[in-house]
Amino acid sequence: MAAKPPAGDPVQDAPQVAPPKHAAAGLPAIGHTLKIAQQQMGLARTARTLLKVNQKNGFDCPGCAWPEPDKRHTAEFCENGAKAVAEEATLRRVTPEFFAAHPLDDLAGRSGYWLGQQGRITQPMLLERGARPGGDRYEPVSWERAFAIIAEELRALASPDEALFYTSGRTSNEAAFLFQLFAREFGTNNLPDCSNMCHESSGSALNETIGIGKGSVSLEDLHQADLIIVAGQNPGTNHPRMLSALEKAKSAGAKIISVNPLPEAGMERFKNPQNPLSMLKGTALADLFLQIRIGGDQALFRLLNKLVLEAEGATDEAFIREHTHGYEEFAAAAKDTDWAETLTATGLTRPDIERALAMILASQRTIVCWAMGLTQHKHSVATIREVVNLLLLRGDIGRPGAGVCPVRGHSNVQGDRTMGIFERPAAAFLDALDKEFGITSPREHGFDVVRSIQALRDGKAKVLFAMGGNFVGATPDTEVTEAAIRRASLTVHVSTKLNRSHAVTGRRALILPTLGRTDKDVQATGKQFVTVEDSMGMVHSSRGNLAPASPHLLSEPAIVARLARAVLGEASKTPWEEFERDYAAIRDRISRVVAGFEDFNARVARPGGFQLPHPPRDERRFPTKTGKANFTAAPVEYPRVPAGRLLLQTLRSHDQYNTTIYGLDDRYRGITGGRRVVMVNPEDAAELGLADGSYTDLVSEWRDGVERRAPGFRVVHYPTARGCAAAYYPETNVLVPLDSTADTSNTPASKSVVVRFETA
Ligand SMILES: Nc1nc2c(c(=O)[nH]1)N[C@H]1C(S)=C(S)[C@@H](COP(=O)(O)OP(=O)(O)OC[C@H]3O[C@@H](n4cnc5c(=O)[nH]c(N)nc54)[C@H](O)[C@@H]3O)O[C@H]1N2
Ligand SMILES: Nc1nc2c(c(=O)[nH]1)N[C@H]1C(S)=C(S)[C@@H](COP(=O)(O)OP(=O)(O)OC[C@H]3O[C@@H](n4cnc5c(=O)[nH]c(N)nc54)[C@H](O)[C@@H]3O)O[C@H]1N2
Ligand SMILES: [Mo]
Repeated sequence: MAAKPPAGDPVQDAPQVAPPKHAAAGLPAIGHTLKIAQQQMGLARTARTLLKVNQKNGFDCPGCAWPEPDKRHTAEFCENGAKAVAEEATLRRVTPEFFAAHPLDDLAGRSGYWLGQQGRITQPMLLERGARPGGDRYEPVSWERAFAIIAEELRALASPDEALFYTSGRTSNEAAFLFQLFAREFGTNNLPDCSNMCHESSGSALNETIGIGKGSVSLEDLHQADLIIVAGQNPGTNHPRMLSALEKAKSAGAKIISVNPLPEAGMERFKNPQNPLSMLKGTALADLFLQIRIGGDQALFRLLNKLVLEAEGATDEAFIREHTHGYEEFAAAAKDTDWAETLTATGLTRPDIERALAMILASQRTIVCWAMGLTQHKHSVATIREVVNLLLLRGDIGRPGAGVCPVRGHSNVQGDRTMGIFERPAAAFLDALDKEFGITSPREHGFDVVRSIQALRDGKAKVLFAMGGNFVGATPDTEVTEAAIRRASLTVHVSTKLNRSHAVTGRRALILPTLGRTDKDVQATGKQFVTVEDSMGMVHSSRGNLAPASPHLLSEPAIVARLARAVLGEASKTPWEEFERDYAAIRDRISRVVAGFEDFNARVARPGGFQLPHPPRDERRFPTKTGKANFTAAPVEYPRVPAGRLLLQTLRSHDQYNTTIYGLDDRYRGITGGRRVVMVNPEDAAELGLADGSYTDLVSEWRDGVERRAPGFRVVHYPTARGCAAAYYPETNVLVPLDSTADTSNTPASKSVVVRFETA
């Protein structure tokens, strides 16, 4: 028998397995929503919060970044959005007494699920390792003292570049803008963010090819498309409201192709809770399911492009002539594409690919949507460029019903980047910032997430300040990362709830508790709101309406303002106090620094907000180096897996939000009561001697020869593509080597891990 999962947790991991479902949402989803919401919030609070989600006078759902339709339903949320709200609006509390009862060692032995379930953090807490006899524990600390400690540690650094300022994607535009301003006044571009692990590959590919790293479609475009290709995305779980848009597109005659190693229930059939008829029978979504091998997408799109090039009159010659660059070189490379190799790389059949081609040729308006299934591989940037090649060939950018649609994760991850949270800022952005604030921002690029961990590991960075998120839990190579973090002199986390990052700390550690989206935010000038940008470039306000979890909480903008005053002191001419009193003053500054935000305060006051400019979408203008949309012709790559190994993707269950675990069920996949499972194709399992229900260790193989092991996974025979396996993140982060990243974007290749199985 292989080793059992780690102990030390009251939650038993005992997965039960039933056949996967073939439809998403429907009545069970409503039942689950209400159950979880009531457990966390009680009945009255459930009604008060859930009716405000995504309403024009309410708060932005802290779940995903899917946009809100113009005509909103009374309940404009989904099961998983409701779980995100309940998780934040919970009545459970983590108080100083909790920390007295749970020393650091205790916290470090707990699962992320247990930590998150303890509730909202109520007071700032400080831990100093080795400072007290009888073991390390967090103790309450005043806000003044907390900021003084941070100032002391930051001033003790040999260079500002020894500090790291991380951002997770829930942070509002206002807080993000202040945070990057502070970092640059302090003197560093070390602004790693969750995007580095998420859609960085999309940004890299789109910036180079169309000149802007954002999607080019609106919700209206989806409703008008002839063909929607959904590649490497599981919207039924991660963007449930997208299913309504797909349903609407279908009813207008659109076709849908799903490209995925897994047959995800949400792509098969959708039972729309807003529509009684749909609720009964459901709407079949995907017309064609291409069950691709992990990492085979670049090869698939390259072959499709070759076939489009060969088909009579299939390319938009006028568009190619007027708007693109690099066509000849690309066409020559595509011509060499080989059927046999594509079939090996993709695991697909020739009829599969011919069917996809016929649907592409029949479509006048095609949209390609994607998420982590395309972005977290070594060759992700090249893969996404190949997707762009297809759309360019067909003239499918910058006209209604067509375009690129990278579906973002965190609810404001796109906005944070727009606000300047980026380790490689554009010179024009820094120039505008410097002019507005009379500062001199550093021009040298900073560290992204992976480079931040390497810097901590190598002693080149000593302070980590995290604005939200779970840096330790979300990043790759858990053992390496945890050792690196422990070398830090100070780790600070601005958090709503406990997670692994509070249990694995630097020599000193601070937890700074903050308001969430659902909380009322009152400052000296009265009630404040914040703003966010969704996946389609719509900016709108978000205002919470709940009494905060405790009187000791500070908002994120207030925390940054006080941090800046404590650290920069008189040297800073920035009116930090004014920013804390009145967020409109922050928006005024944003309107003068960030392109597209002119007249910000007035425009965001309009119900529904406003749309940011997007030159390719709005006017077929491509602000690239060539001034045109660029075809690219990278060599085709796909993962080669040695015999006896499988390629593991690390993905999300239906009951989690990244490292926040809501529960132990992955309902659509038929897995309940546990998370340590590995899904393996039954034929591969037979070859490898992996009986369904048996336990195995997962051992990742990487060129550094270091053994990375995740023990005690229950084998589940599952209809995934041959040669592939799937298991949940973050439990499997321990297997992802720090150096295994995507070319150009440096995103951890967490969907391409070569593993062998040890069943002892
Ligand atoms: N409820 C909920 N909502 C969320 C989140 C959450 O955790 N919970 N997370 C948010 C965040 S930050 C993000 S980034 C998004 C993530 O949204 P997704 O990208 O949908 O999340 P994953 O679970 O990582 O799913 C990846 C999908 O890609 C497929 N896939 C894996 N490898 C390949 C491949 O090589 N090729 C193809 N074609 N497909 C592949 C997987 O089978 C799976 O269906 O969701 C956001 N929304
Ligand atoms: N193996 C593997 N690794 C992955 C991925 C994968 O697919 N596979 N996905 C990657 C992706 S796409 C992403 S986006 C990252 C996610 O990385 P992160 O964004 O760092 O992680 P989260 O789990 O979303 O962070 C959850 C924590 O955020 C805090 N929080 C919640 N709401 C708020 C708030 O309003 N304010 C503040 N200040 N804090 C708040 C809570 O304390 C909570 O515990 O993980 C990446 N890691
Ligand atoms: Mo993400």
